[in-house]
Amino acid sequence: MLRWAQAALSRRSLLLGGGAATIGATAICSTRTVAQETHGYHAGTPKGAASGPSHQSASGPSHQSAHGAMITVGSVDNERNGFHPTKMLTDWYTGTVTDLPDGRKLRTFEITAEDKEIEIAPGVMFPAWTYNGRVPGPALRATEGERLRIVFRNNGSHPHSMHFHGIHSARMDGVPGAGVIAPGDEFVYEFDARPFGCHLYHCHALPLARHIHKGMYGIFVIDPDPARHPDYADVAKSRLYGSPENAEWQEMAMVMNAFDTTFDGENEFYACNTIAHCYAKEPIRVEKGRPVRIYLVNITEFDPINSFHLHGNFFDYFDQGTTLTPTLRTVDLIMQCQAQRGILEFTYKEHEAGLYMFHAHQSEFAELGWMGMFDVVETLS
Ligand SMILES: [Cu+2]
Repeated sequence: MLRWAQAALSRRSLLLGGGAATIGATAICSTRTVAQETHGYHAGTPKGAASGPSHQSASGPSHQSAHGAMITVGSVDNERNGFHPTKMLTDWYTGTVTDLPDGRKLRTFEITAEDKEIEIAPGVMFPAWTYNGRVPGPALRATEGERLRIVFRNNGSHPHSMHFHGIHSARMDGVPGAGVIAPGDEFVYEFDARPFGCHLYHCHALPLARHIHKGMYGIFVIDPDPARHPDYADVAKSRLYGSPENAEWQEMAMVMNAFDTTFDGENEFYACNTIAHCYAKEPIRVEKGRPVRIYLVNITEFDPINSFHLHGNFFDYFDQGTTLTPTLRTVDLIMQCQAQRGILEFTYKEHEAGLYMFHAHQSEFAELGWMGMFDVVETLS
């Protein structure tokens, strides 16, 4: 306990200025006064005022008042990073589909590992190892029963692999001796897309903790094939990417991750989709009449668990996404260990428009970056 308290204190000291020279110019803003000056935040702004047509100004009031302005100051250069946290919510990589002689579909993904420095909080650079230049790696999406082929090239400086959570042979497991490849080499993983669900992939080269923590992970969703689930065909159709039923849903890919910027085995920053407080500063716009579905994965290294808590609402949960009926109903918090994942479904249909918070319910994680907002609006323009 004492050790934990000391560690937390030292991390805070770092963020609040003690280690500024080490990590860059950013600090977590600790007082409302500083937040007001920086964000132009006015304490008297009514909560509902931010939900109108202009959403650029929605970054302040609600989370400031609820969490005492513990939020990063400044902005991250998403263009330099080459990925944008808002776009990553819906930027599914579906690969290239061709027909096999037996009538099945072959879906091919191309993934390249590369070293890349990324900005994870304003002014804080992190020397990442990436899949396709982004952290998390591309959000892969396939359909149950397809043949999947993943062409993996390693342009990085270290041996890497792709280890998929799914059903496949030992040869395709992406562990040392079976698909960990040297810099400059290429490997083709091939297996069937099963079971349907919300899965993940990550590098399984050693040391494992370091390869994962450096950014080598991504979400891997297999949609159910409605023809194989006649009793729940409607549910399966709603999960099938590209179907009219699926288009009714507001789907998002969220990966809970963290970064040890000082390489001491403790995280300094936490996030959903890499950038600290990204969805607090740029709330996720949600249309209140349409249901929301989140594909949630926890890949946080160095901390045993992470969690997702939704404010002002409850959700149904599908553990690992491998069922078509919820495994938990009417909860407002879900806890996940590393590599645990699932699907959250909820709606704001009965709610008034406004900003609704979501965050890890480890308060420390929320304050160090893992907190965001849904901006619930009547209609998306
Ligand atoms: Cu690796």
